[in-house]
Amino acid sequence: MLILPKSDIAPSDITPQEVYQERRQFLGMAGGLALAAALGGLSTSAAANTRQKFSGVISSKFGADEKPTPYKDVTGYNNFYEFGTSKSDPADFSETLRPRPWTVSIEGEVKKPKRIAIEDLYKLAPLEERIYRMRCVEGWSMVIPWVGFPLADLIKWAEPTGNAKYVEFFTLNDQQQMPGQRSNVLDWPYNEGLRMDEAMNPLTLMAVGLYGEQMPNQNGAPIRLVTPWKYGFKGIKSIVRIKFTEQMPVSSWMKANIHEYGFYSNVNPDVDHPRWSQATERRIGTGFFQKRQKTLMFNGYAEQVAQMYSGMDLRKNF
Ligand SMILES: Nc1nc2c(c(=O)[nH]1)N[C@H]1C(S)=C(S)[C@@H](COP(=O)(O)O)O[C@H]1N2
Ligand SMILES: [Mo]
Repeated sequence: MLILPKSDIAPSDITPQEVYQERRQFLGMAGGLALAAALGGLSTSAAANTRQKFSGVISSKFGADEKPTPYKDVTGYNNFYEFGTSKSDPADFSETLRPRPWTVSIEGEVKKPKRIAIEDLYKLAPLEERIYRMRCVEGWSMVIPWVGFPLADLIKWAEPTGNAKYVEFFTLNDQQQMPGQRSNVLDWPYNEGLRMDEAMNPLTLMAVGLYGEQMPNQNGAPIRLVTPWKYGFKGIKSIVRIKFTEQMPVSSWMKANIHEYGFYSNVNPDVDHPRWSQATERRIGTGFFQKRQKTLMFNGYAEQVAQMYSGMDLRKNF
């Protein structure tokens, strides 16, 4: 189901066409951001092509000791099927998304259903910068300096009942804003889920920006999930609904192909995807001659997350 550019499966490195394309995407993006800023009602003092910086973001102890992937790659090489299935589509076409006004509804197993506006989500907890390694199931990776706050803080505020064992997330469902939803490549709206302990883990982030700035549309404006020990598709973008459930959610990717995409989706170099190896990865933006590197168990975050899966067969629970 996942549409794979050949270069991501083959152990070959970045091609000249890709380098050229990424540059083209970056040039194309500035206008899109300006338009998004206008539509989104961001500060009117912002001149064309300026991006909105957060103030007072605190740096945190969570930071990969690796160099962040260049901004142009983080915002020009994306998966966001609501805008098309090629890597350049989200940067090229996501200006139709309007990240303001935006509210997230909280429902299911909670004391009282609520709605919260994005501006109030910003105030729920101090915004932190967290530099995380990100690994896509397709075999490429990036290092991204996110801005966000722990999902745990949102969950405490939401007051789930004792029956809540899972958290389910839903992306906006709107063909006007997300023209890719006219195709049936996935079951819309895109949904994902976490077990409650995974959701409460201190690594789990609700990201509202990157590189110190408000989230670009193509990366999931205005708010998305980030779970750096799981494959990238867990990181559901442009969230409008969060539902606490007793039953394990069935995600869009599980519905698309249950043999290839499980609920846990933990990065695991020892468990291959049915159609390709997961042992190595291609780090985006590190240059033409860069070799593929070894993928680490839980994407290198085993110390923080491995205990949640002790006693589980990770071949069965993939
Ligand atoms: N709603 C939605 N969320 C999504 C996707 C998507 O297609 N739609 N793609 C996922 C995949 S496969 C990856 S790798 C990450 C990519 O996030 P990035 O573009 O910010 O790097 O977003 C994830 N979240
Ligand atoms: Mo991905």
